Amino acid sequence: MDGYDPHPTDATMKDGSAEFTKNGQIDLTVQPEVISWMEENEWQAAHFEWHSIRRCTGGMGMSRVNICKSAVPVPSDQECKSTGDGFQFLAMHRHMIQSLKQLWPKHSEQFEGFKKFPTTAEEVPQQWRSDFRPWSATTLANAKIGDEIDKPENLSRFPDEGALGMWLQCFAGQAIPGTNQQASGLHGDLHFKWVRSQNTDHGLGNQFTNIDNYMFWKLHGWIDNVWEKYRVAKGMSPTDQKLKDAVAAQCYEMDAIAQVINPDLTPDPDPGNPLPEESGVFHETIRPIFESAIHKCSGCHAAPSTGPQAGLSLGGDISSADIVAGLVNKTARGGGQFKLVVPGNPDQSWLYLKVAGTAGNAGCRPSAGGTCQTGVMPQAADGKPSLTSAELSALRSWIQSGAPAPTKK
Ligand SMILES: [Cu+2]
Repeated sequence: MDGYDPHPTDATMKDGSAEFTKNGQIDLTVQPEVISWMEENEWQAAHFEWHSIRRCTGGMGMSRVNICKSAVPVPSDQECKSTGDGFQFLAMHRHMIQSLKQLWPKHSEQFEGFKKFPTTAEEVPQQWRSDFRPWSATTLANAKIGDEIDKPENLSRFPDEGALGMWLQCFAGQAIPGTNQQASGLHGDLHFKWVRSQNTDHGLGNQFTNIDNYMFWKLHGWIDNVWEKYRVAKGMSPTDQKLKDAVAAQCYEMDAIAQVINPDLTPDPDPGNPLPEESGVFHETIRPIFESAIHKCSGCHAAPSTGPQAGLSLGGDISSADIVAGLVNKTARGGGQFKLVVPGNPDQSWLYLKVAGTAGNAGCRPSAGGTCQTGVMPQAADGKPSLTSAELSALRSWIQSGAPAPTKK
């Protein structure tokens, strides 16, 4: 409810966009730390499914998790069918923008929109300038309405925020219920303006990953700015309860969708329970190693905190039995085909490879749409393991001996 604390990488992350080159084409993404965080929290997929679940009744249902039949209720406001959908569209993207600004407050520029609709090459990052093509007269006229939304003649076009949201989001010409307006198509115009046809991995046209793209946040930030300008001009407060509730509702929905995509993200239902007394090699020898490493990396893998990194809890308010259960034969996020711990086989155990600093040579094959994150853990600037060789061999021999679960005292 109170949002996110700053991410540990806020102190060290670079400013601005990152270049991603493939097949001779440059695309721009947000910084890799942001992409990793979004991957760990299934944001790319959840964002995609958030849109999919609004296409359930339209027959456009493209989904990787059968979202229309999942436990998440299909919204009655379907995409571009009602002004309620227009409002949810605005609130959902604001939830993401707001969260990222909370996580990386020193780098909020990355999640800020164009100050005005870019009509000249000088208004887009230098990497895009040579490709700049003029917009159509219709797009320019609509963009002007957006930039000047606070003028009375523009304000009066939209009886409420939902109508404005539909106008911004939906295909040009789509009717906006309750008004004599038709949608502008600006959202699509902006999305398709900077598609790199030979370099779509993090591209604006790739629905599965487009939130990785630097221009995604520039364009959605512009939409958000237009919305905010409308609200101010209408005398609405930036902190009114209806707005807070709407943004929180989108946060919950996206979270629920993320848990359909990846059940490992489901939080401990009973975090307040006292921890059991335990014994065994893991509890007595291995866990303390993790606990001290966690302190060095400001709680990255501690439960419950703000959500452990990579959905992986190695310490904190969690029993040793639950830690081991979350490791043995469990998929390693960012680890391709690897499992976190394979009993009897430390060299096939992603957890061991990561802390030993040898994940890069292990032959990781990224899963569809994913990456192999082979850097040493805990993260170290010099790439060298921060666990001592005695600690590493203790972990190794625990896995070798079958990764036995702790016993209750
Ligand atoms: Cu979106």
